[in-house]
Amino acid sequence: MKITKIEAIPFSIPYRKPLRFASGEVLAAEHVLVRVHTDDGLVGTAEAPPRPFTYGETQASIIAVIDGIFAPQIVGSSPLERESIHTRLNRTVANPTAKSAIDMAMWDLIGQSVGLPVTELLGGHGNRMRVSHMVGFAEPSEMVAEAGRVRELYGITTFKVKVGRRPIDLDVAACRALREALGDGIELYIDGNRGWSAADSARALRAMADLDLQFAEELCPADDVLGRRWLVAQSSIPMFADESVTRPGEVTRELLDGAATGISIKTARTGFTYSQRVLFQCEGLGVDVVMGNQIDGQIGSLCSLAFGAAFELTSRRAGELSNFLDMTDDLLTEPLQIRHGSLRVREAPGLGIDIDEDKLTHYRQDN
Ligand code: MUC
Ligand code: MG
Repeated sequence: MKITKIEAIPFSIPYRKPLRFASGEVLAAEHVLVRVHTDDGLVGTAEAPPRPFTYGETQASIIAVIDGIFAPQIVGSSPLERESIHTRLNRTVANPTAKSAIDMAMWDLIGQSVGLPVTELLGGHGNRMRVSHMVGFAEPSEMVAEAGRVRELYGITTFKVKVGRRPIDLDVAACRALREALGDGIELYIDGNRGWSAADSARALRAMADLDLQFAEELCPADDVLGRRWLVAQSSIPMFADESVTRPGEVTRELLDGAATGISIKTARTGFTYSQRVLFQCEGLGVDVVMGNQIDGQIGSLCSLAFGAAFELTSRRAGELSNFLDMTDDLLTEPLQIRHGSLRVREAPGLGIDIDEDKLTHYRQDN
């Protein structure tokens, strides 16, 4: 099996409502569909979500790096040569979601070629994950209404609340309102997207000490090296790193620095190959993980689910797998269905991604 062609197709699907958070906002899913074709007629599929505020990538840069650098480096290789392919891709620094989409599409091909779901190839721990829903910036009453609706419709009982950048009192009020309205039966945690200083973070955590938060994510920038170490040392809840850990070396640095005590794993930025390395590193060190969301569509969510369900450690916490609910439509022939707060892995070989070609024609931006 040899790779014959890689397609990088821009598409745009509107959101029902914007998702706002401390480092940016998303109004439409302007992603890149990546298709890796082989000489035996198989097609591996994944999507790359450009997040300029997190990785510096744009839709145009993802297409340019795939078409101009990555495709010429790997066309003619077998998808099984993953290590050698990654050595070639890694000659170009950064570009995490472009590299990861290629990586996951290759795993999709490997699964299809041997007739097994990627989850089984990766680890085969289970076939489902509990879902955590991300609640973006809004007035506290709107955030409560959204969480209540999501619990009612999908049975989701874990919520990640976006905080940071706006007045601390407003964030504290939102978290308090969620706890009071939805009760002790829900799990709550917060994500600051680097929006506070270390001192603000400490103040906010003190103000929320009675809200039984599960953990806090990326409250202040990792570049505030001593501030973050100071914050983590005094926190009574786990402090997770997200955008500061885009590759295994950064995970090592954050953990050894005392700058984080948990790690968000996002397949959108470390694919399956490097997400495994991040996971095994955390497991070896006794560090907690969560499956994060790069504001993925259904294709990206299927990828996170395939990875998260494959291992015991990633299945412990609810995975952030519901951002696609904010989208007006998607590209799969068979949409993802969250039931009783969980998503089930597809049983088809590979990732089970079947693209609706009419929808792709409608939403693609290059025709
Ligand atoms: C998250 O967990 O931070 C927002 C910015 C980003 O990089 O990912 C999203 C969600
Ligand atoms: Mg985050």
